[in-house]
Amino acid sequence: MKKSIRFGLVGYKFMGKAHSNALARLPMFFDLPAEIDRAVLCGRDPEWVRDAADKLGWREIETDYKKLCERSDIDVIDITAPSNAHKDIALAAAAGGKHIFCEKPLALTLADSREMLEAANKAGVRHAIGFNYRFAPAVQLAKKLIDEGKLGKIFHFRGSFLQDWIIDPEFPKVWRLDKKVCGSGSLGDLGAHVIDMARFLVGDIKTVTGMAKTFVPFRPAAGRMEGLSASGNSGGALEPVDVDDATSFVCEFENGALGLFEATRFAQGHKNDMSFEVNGEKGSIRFHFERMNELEYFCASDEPGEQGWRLIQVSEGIHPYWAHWWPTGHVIGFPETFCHELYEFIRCIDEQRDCAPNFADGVKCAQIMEAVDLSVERRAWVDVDSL
Ligand code: SOE
Repeated sequence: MKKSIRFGLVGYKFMGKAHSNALARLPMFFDLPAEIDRAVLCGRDPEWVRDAADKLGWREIETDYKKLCERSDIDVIDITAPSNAHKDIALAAAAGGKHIFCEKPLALTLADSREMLEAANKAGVRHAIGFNYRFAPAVQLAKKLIDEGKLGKIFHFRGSFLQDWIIDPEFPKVWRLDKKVCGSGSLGDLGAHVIDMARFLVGDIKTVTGMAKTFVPFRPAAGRMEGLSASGNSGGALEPVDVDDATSFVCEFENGALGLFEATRFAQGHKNDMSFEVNGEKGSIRFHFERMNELEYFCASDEPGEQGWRLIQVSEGIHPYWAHWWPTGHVIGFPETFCHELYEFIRCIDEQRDCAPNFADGVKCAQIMEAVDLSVERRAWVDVDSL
C-alpha cells in the first residue's frame, strides 16, 4: 500500500476548484510516489464549504484555518484563498510543520512575502507558489531551447497578459479590484505571471520603470462573489477603485537583455492572453497561452531561402509532460497546468528537494512589482536590489 499525502485546501472558488480538479485527476494519469488524500476543505462559511466539499470531492471540512494547520493528520496546506489571507495561513501552516503550496501573488507586500519565505525556511517545510503558466508543455520546451543555447545570447523579452473582463464600468468591485484584499490590480494578478515567466526564461531583473492607470475609478459594490464575478450589488452604491486597471513597464535584466511588459484587463477581445516573445542572436521563440499547445520558433541557422517561423505542435509523447496524457495531437488546456505544478510539488516533497518555483521566486516577483509601483509613483527608474 502506497503512503498517502494528506491535503488541507483553504479556499474553494476559482483557484480552489482548479486545485481540487488537478488533485483528483493526477492519479488517473501520473505515477505518483504517494496517494493523494483530499482530506479537508477549509472555508469560513460552513454551509458553502460543505457544499463545495461535496462537489469537489473532499472528505471533511474545517471553518478555521488555524485548527486545520494544527491537525496532526494533515501534511500539506494548499492556499487558494484571496491574497490578503495568504500570509496568516502560510505562517500558521509553517508553525504546524506543514508543506505549503500558495497561489500567487505570495502576499500583499514585499515585506509580508519575505516573512512567509523566512517562516517556511525556518520550519524546514517544502514550499511552492502557483505560477502555473510555467507548466504548459510549450513553455517547458521554450525553456529547454533557451537552456540548450538554441537562441544564443538573449537580447529581448516581450511579455503581456491581456484580458477584457472589467471594461464595463457597471462591473462590480470584486475582491480582485480591492487593494486591501488583493494588494494590486492588473500588475499583481496578471503581471506577476509575466514577471515570473521572464525570470524563468531570461533571468533576474536589474532595474525597472513603469506606468499605471485606473480607467474606471468608481464601481458598484459587489454582492456574493463567484469565480471572477459577483452577483448584483449592495444597493448600487459606488465605491472607489484603488488598484491599477493596467500597468506597463520596461526593464533591463541582469544579463543585459531588455524587457517590455504589459498587464491589462482593458484589452478588448483578449480573454486570457498571456503571451511572450524572446529574441536571441541565433533565433527567437514566441508563445500565446490562448494557443497553448503550440510554440513558434525561428532558427537563424536554417538554410537561407528556407527560413521562417516553425509552428511546433507541442502534443507528442516526446514533449514535456505529454506522455502522461493523450495520444499525439489530442490537446490539453488550462486545468492541466495545475496538474503539472502539483505533480512537481508532490515529487519534491517525496524526494526532499526544493520546489521550483517556490516562495523565494514569490519574493523576487514581489520585489520587482514593488519596484514597478515605486517607479510609477516617482516617475523614475528603480533598481530592484535597492528594495
Ligand atoms: C484573473 O484575472 C485570473 O484568473 C488570474 O487571477 C489568474 O492568475 C490568471 O491565471 C488568469 O486570470
